[in-house]
Amino acid sequence: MTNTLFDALFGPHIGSERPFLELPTGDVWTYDAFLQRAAQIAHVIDAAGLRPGDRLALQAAKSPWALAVYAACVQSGVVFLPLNTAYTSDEVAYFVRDATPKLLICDPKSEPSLNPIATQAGATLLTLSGDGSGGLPESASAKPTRYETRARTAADLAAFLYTSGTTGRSKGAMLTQGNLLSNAEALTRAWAFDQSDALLHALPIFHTHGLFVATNVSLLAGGRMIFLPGFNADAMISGLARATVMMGVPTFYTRLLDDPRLSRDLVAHIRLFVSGSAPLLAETHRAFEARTGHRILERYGMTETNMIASNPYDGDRKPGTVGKPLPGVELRIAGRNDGDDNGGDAESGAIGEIEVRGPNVFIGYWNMPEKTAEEFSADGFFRTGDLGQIDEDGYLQIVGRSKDLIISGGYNIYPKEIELLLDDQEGVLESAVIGVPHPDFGEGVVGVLAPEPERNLTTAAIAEAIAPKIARFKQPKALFVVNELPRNTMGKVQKALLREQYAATFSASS
Ligand code: MLC
Ligand code: AMP
Repeated sequence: MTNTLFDALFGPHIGSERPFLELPTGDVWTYDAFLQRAAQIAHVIDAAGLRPGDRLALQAAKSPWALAVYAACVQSGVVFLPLNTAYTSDEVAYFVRDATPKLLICDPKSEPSLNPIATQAGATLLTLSGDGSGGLPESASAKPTRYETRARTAADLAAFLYTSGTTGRSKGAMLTQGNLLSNAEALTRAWAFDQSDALLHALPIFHTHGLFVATNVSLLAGGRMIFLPGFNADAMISGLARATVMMGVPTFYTRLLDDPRLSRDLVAHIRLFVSGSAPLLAETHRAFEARTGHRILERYGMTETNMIASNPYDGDRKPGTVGKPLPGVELRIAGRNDGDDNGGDAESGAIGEIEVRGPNVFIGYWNMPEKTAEEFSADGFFRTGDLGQIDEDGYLQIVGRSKDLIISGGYNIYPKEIELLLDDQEGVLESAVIGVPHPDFGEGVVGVLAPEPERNLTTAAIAEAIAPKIARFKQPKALFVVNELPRNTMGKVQKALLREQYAATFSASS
């Protein structure tokens, strides 16, 4: 049976005793050990009644087991839906209702709150904890260690990744096997990955960066990963001593720069540092080069499109730019005001919305045909909502966003989602949520509240009331009360003015 993605990423490693995952405990999972666990999980998936095309949702701590669930989904043709571990049960309930997974895997600690959600959706619930215990590993241990891979083509679905949006309602981006494989192939070549690579992996595995970029590239090249549960300065420093490549969000780089142990000697043997998911300040790029001698390679991507553009491996890596489109990816800057499908390119050097077409681009949002249609031009380019400009050497510079989005420590936060929740709180007339400079996360979330007439608002009480509803990283790190929100003559809240006014909110803590 052929299965496009499995045959390329996993199949060649069956039976291989080469190391795949090196853990902080010193334990090493070989490729074959990993694939045996994946096969056993695939049998559990079958036994739970899932068939190719059905969905499996996973909200579990980063671990080799959690990664093996991804491999098992690919092997059994099941659509993998990884969820941020910070999501509250209210948030998970939405994804379960929307994607209707037949199997939900969660941490044992979340079982009491997620059990009713699974039951209501008719899904089986299994547990998996970060140390590899739980109902899933227990069931898997009794299963055969080989599994007959299900047939799948490049056009078949591989994963749903949810991204929030300007309306506040999250959308499931449907990614095919071909989307993931084409990008993994382009990146492996562009960044010269091979079997000898050891990638320092401290990113979460529920997003594109840690899952499809870092992991798929390592798998395709047959390299190994130094697999950390998250960013921890000590573990990073010791991992750097053994790695050949590191990938991270800009916060990783600013935190490493704050650590006196980061030195030229420590990283002299490393061949590549990659940054993405959020803007890397040119200043960080320069400081990192001054300290280590390495020029960080910045690239640009999105959940819906995988990776779009990259600075060169060989050649000039320009700070403040994200390089050139990857091979096979078409990129254009739409002319101002030509959101209407004429496909026109902006004049050279002009600023406009970045639009993308290629085998890397997703096929649409789950159950949202109208939303999908809105985001594509008539000639099939996806509108990213990012504003860009191409310089005289053909390098893309991201100069802003037409979407109202905050990127904090590499996580996307849509203000609307938080505003809807704040507006619901007693005594709140309306709210505006903005992102302002934050020394650690790049942008930090600030909420500005206007009370109903004659009402006094206590920000601490509001913060407490929204806490169980949304993930901690989305919650405003500061709340302010004003008499009324500033509006322009059209009645629109002037967020730019608020961003200016609250710009220094987090600067004192730097
Ligand atoms: C944690 N917190 C955050 C946060 N991460 N707040 C805002 N933004 C974030 N990103 C909060 C916690 O809720 C907690 O709050 C406090 O900060 C400390 O938490 P922590 O768990 O100790 O933080 P830490 O583990 O150090 O995590 C920070 C981080 C992490 C930057 C390492 O957020 C991270 O790994 N980010 C990477 C995200 C990523 O992979 N993005 C890729 C998306 S894919 P309190 O109040 O309880 O103390 C994509 C496409 C592409 O964008 O191009 O790649
Ligand atoms: P997500 O939807 O989580 O995949 O986030 C995608 C968004 O992250 C993009 O639309 C950009 O706004 C942003 N992004 C990713 N990489 C970069 C980068 N290198 N520089 C600036 N923004 C980036």
